[in-house]
Amino acid sequence: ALRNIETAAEVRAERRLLWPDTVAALLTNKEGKNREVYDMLNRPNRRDLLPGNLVRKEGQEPVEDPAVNEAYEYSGFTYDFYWELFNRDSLDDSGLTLISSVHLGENYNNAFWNGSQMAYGDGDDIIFRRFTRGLDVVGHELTHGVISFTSRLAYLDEAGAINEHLADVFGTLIKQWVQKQDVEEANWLIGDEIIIPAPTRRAIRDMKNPGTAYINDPDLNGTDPQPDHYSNKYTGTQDNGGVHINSGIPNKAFCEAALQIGGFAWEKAGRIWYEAMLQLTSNSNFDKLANTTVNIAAEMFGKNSPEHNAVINGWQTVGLYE
Ligand code: ASN
Ligand code: ZN
Repeated sequence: ALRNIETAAEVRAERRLLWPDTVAALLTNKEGKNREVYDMLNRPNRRDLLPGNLVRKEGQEPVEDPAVNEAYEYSGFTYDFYWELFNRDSLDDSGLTLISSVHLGENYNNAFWNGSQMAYGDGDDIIFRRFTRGLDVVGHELTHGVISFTSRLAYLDEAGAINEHLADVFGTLIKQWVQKQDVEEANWLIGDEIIIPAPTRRAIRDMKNPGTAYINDPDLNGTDPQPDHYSNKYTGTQDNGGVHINSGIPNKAFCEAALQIGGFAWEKAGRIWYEAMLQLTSNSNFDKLANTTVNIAAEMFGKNSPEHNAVINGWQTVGLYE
């Protein structure tokens, strides 16, 4: 059965042995949001050195360092997004503390979820600026955390590309939600606020037109070379079987569906994809994602509804639905 606000509340009430009349209070309190930001002080990028020194925790005022404040604010927006739209209480749906470490390594051009926390580099100031600057980047990395508590998609081949795809979908939706952008206003770029623009690059990825975030640059320089159709899927072994490459295929399908539905992407397309993120399993492939989202759309909005047809059309555009 599909989750809606009422059934989620019932599930939550049952799990916590609460009576339904106490659930309303539970659904409106924000006590579940709990953030900690640590400073790695540019020490080496070593897992055993994480998280570093605690510099700001929940309820504390902003500090001088913008990277600390961005990690705090943007992980807060991410919490609010999952809570307010899906009644999800943090990454694990049980109030898990959102831990971020900033200033990881020296000139480090990446950010990641390490299985229990976020870590952000400062960038080299040639290709990338500090990674906390991008709300979509923070939302992307934290969504890897949500996936680790839900579908647990393997980080390899098509399952890995779906893992990357869902991180991009919710990364951009969090940004669109905070900025109140509809599908036409959104730019559908990932990482445009952290990449330093050049004639050859304008973002890390472009969900609407995969493969166009870089322009005639054989070195790529921080951008991902993405196909926009299943017939051009990368089948080599780099990048864990192309997890950041082949995510362009479902990214395009999602974007097409959201554009055809119109309005705010998080309201309908986002709900369908959130439910899919819960239903998929560690070895789901693109076919499975396509069928799952089409079935959810039919169940949520009705068979042959505009939403159902838009999701079908999205997958047809990339060659993954008859
Ligand atoms: N920033 C990258 C990502 O989240 C790190 C990685 O390759 N896992 O996809
Ligand atoms: Zn990722």
